[in-house]
Amino acid sequence: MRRALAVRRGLTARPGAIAAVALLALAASPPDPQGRASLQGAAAIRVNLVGYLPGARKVAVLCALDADATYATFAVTRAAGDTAIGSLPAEPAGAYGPCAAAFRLDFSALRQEGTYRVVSGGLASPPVRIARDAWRGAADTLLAYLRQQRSRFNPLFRDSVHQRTDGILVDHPTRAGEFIPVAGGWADAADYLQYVATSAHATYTMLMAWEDHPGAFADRYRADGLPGGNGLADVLDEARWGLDWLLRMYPEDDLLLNQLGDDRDHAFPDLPINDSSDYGWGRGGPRPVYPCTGEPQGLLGFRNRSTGKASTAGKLASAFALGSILLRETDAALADTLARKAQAAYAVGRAHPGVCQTAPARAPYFYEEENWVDDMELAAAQLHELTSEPALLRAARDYAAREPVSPWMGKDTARHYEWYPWHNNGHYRLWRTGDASARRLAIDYYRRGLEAVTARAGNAFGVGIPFIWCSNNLMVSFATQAFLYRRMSGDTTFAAFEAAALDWVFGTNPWGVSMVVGLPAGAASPRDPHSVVARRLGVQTQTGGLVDGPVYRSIFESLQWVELVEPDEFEPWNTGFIVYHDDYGDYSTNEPIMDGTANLVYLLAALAAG
Ligand SMILES: [Ca+2]
Ligand SMILES: [Ca+2]
Repeated sequence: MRRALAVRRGLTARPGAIAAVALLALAASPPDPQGRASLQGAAAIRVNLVGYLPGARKVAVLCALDADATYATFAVTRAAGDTAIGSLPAEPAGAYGPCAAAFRLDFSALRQEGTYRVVSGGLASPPVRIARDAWRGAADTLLAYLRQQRSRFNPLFRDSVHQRTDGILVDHPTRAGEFIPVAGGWADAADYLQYVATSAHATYTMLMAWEDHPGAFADRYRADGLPGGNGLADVLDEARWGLDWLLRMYPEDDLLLNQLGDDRDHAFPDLPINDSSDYGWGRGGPRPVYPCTGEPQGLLGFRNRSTGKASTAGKLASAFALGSILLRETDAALADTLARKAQAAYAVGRAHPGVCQTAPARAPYFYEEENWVDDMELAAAQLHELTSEPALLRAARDYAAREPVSPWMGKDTARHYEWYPWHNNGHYRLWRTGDASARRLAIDYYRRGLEAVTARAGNAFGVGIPFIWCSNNLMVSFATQAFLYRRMSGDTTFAAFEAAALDWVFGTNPWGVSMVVGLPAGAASPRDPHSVVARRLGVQTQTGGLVDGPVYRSIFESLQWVELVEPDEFEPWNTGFIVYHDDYGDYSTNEPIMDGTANLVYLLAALAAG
């Protein structure tokens, strides 16, 4: 993100960006999605636009801009106009964001499948779907975005991307200047940088989604991302694409590569197939590849605060170890390689504790990851599952005790990617592979984090995360942690908040918009994301991409170079302490993000299972 990277874009190349925006503004705008104009009223009923499982909690939120507005009751009507349930009491829930008065409309009692609307005081919601298969195919929809982010061969363009330019080793004491073949993987967001940290997390979560919910995924694409099945679930095709790149980025046991490209990427708003970035070897020339060095990094003025290698090594070891387990049946040779590389990467993390952050160049922005014990916990637990080595289980427990709760949980703010990944899959893996006492610990650790967030969630929408950049990732990770906790413990204490977070991402938010491009089809979702590909080739190219999401007004107003390029269709709803803009110019709230999208795959796969 993007956001930070987009800021770098602004810092390094604002004149070019303005020219690009002006040029792109000449392109025809996509048609107004249905219902967008009706969002301009003084009040609206917000619902989950994808739908609800029959047994799910179902709470719509009526958001009124007038503090004196009163809505005593509501009902749910069928398509024919007759009443399915109601009238029921509308629960006053105070003010939140732009909603000077908000009401919770709980229709959980309605369990019959069908399509409805929630109505109150002359207001009607968008169509509401209750269905056992409401989430069928949703996780696969996200994979479409991952495929079009691919580097080396890109199935959207049916062409090579950065195939011959990746990359030249930099910031290495003895081998700088050496070409190392590392083409592959995924572009991080609307820019084309690539990171092991985000790519390894994305790969791991997709593997975990298939491991736990294989029935959620279809086989409609080949390994190269082009249409046509290949006998392998498409989520495994995508995870293998990730693993292939991660192996390239770890070519030797003592050469741990971390990053491909840097913020000089942001100089020209090109399509990926003709990226003309100039890293000192000519426009469109080779891209630099950075190793983890264990020291602060940055070649052109700005430096990060790296202290070790374990944050990256742990993520690599985790993805390799789980990949080895899951792919053994279909590719034993690859599974052997992954097992060996997992052990080697874990050893690097043991030898070099600390974080390996991304490297800035001409702008002061980077992924400021400060925790690494979460990554080593997951690595140790996953390797224990692979090898049954008792010392690994002890190590996983020790790492877990050092950070029981992901530190953003319960806080108002955090630095960019300071606590990453946003939820710690290590506790879940410790629960899966550990003994009874380890299982109790893992459950307790998750519960403490969920309590910290829900203590802040006493509002109409039931959300308690901080609205820093990439708030949608925090929302998704909160819901995922709540799901994992519920599965591990059987305790449903946080189930309502889990549902509220999911609902927020898919439309039960002040703007009434799904935060995933094109999901569901035909409903309000980002149509003008911060993406050069979308501006030039149409928003449908970004289908399945999760955007950053709303941020605190204070963050948005402190940004430089943000300039909306169209009138704000959400202006009436951008009057509170958080804002969201469906606008190409807002890189802080509306940029699709690769790892955030992959992070959502697990949750949607779980929902597809019903
Ligand atoms: Ca496939
Ligand atoms: Ca970490």
